[in-house]
Amino acid sequence: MEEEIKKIKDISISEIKNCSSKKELEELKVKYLGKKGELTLVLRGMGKLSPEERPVIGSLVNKVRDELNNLFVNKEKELNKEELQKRLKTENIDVTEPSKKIVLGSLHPITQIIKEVEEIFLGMGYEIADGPEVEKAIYNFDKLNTPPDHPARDIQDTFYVNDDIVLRSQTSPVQARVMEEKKPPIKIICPGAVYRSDSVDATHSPVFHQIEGLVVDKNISMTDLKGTLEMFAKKCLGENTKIRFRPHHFPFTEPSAEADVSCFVCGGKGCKVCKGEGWIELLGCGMVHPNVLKNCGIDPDVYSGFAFGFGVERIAMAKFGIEDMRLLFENDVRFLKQF
Ligand code: 2NL
Repeated sequence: MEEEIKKIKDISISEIKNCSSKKELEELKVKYLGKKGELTLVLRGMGKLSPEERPVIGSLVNKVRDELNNLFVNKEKELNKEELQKRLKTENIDVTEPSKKIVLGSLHPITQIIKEVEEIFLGMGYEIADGPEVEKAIYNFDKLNTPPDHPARDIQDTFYVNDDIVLRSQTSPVQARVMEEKKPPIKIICPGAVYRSDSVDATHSPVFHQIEGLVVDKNISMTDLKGTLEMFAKKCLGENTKIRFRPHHFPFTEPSAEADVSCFVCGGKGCKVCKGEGWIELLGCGMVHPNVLKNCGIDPDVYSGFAFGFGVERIAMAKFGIEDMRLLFENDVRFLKQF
């Protein structure tokens, strides 16, 4: 029996030494040490031995098994090391290889215009203010000198949540809230979504975006308004842009005006974008009505102010040459990719 064990030991040791893969090594482990392995079978056959032989053979088998176990562990370490060396040699990382291209999106044209206008006014010392889109009718209308019987308050034109709450139809309620909270000087612009009960067509949408501006301080006059808007027009549409003012009416300003800019496509000669006029309507503006100042807790005998407002979609359409407003809301990537 001792002979047999020695033979198993010698053969297994040489097989382990010559083994060249982890799979093969695993198979050898089963072959010698597994449940039906050769050493295990020897132990099973010990019943036939005499009581004196049994402990001798038993301890020999255990010794050989420990020895083989050690060999298996060491061989596995060796194979792992070889494998790693091989991979380090073959799997070079080329750090100069260009990475996978990340597809970047772009800002929506409306967002682009809003950001551009914000930058211009931030540069003139303005702050950016925002407020609720679901707004109290008091802030959307009453404080802005728009009386209960004013046509703008008709349910035909404004979305009512209930008698007292509307989806804001302009961003002016934000300005009314700022006037109530802060003492002048106030210099703010308010960009944001506004809502009007319009049917969708090429130039109308029930949701659109507005940017309004407000300045309140001592001695603010119409010249400040005109100078500010001329500066804005040149920065936004080009240094050669001219601006002109026409009388108009808004309930929240007095006097009120509309401002046109010389066409930034043809320079004023007349083209498709300005419909042959040479001028494009840019915005509405005026001196803040004394009633509005009073309604918002500011003394109109001490302070005065100017305000203006325009629709972002209209500007984006003119600037980017977009002929149908619906394109700005459908968000088809093939369209948006162009800006
Ligand atoms: C337009 C005209 C305008 C204002 C908005 C305003 C706000 C306050 C007080 C006075 Cl808190 N005025 N905003 C003034 C004139 C015109 O917008 O056509 N928007 C699309």
